Amino acid sequence: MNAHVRPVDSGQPRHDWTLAEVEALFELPFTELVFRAAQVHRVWFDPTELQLSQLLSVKTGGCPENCGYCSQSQSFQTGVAATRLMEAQAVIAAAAEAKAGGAQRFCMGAAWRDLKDRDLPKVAAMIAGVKALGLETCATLGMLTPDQARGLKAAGLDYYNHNLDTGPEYYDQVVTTRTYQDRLDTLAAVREAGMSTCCGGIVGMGETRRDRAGLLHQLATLPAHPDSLPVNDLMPIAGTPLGGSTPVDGLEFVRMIAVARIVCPRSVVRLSAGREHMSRELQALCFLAGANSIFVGARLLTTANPDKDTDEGLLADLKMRPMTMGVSQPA
Ligand code: SAM
Ligand code: DTB
Ligand code: SF4
Repeated sequence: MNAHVRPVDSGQPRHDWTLAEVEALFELPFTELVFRAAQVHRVWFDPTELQLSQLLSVKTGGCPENCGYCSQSQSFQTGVAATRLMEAQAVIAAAAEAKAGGAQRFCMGAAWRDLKDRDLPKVAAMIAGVKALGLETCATLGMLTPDQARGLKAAGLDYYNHNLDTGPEYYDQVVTTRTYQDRLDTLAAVREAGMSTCCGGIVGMGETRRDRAGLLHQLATLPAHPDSLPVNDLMPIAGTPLGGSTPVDGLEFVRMIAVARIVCPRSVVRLSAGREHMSRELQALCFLAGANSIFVGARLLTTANPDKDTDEGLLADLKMRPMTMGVSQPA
């Protein structure tokens, strides 16, 4: 056994993971890795339960950032039209539909570099209205100042999504208009405001396994592990620099989920974007390896997701059900 791999994972959260240890987990025999992840999963969660989130793009396109995977950057010709910020009532109506469809958390996404104070009242009205429906609230609006984070918390925001996207060494190949440190600073503002963090990344952007380990190493050594940890499989967008990337092999994707589960044992790990092009069997392997959240609803932000009937059929066949336990506590 590789010297960097401990023979047993206790399932207790650790914040002192080394990059070598994370890389060594990726190198385990597949069945051994998935078994260990499944064991850790059972320490903190009922493995038959899935947390269900639904997305809505409340402001689409025209973004000044140059994230090389994104359909919404104004730097690339992707055919996605820019829209204005939606009215709060329309957002709340969409959230009510999402709740009726079974969603537990409603996540509002805006194609912004950062939140502008002038937009805060309208965003706060959306958050308050969605929360009043009895849904958990999440938003992803770009970078935040500590004051803005406190304002969102006061409006009733439970979660803020802000991804590190990839490992620090590959990051410059993906985006150059904001730094890794900028992202860490926004995450710190979110934590300090008392909100739960949703933070993960994307695989399939041409990164190496070391870069994937680098992302998970960053997440596992944050002052608090993310409460939600989304692992997105790149949705390739024609016209973006990364639109032609070679897809990551399904087994490597499962390894990413399994290592995420082991290094952040209390995080709700989301099998996030990319299910539209995954088989039922691959998704089931991800759940076995510790994924316990999905996006529901036929649309993510600008791309497709499996529809309600497809997911209901999958959950029924797997005998899995919506998560009943409360929000996980930061580790
Ligand atoms: N503009 C805000 C920001 O970037 O902070 C919020 C929205 S942004 C679309 C949220 C996250 O979605 C990105 O950080 C990225 O991880 C993920 N994402 C965006 N486009 C994607 C794609 N084509 N495939 C997979 N994940 C994607
Ligand atoms: C996250 O990690 N994935 C979501 C959410 N956070 C905002 C976004 C996925 C977007 C997929 C591409 C699209 O639909 O445009
Ligand atoms: Fe803008 Fe977010 Fe897309 Fe980057 S990921 S281009 S910040 S919308």
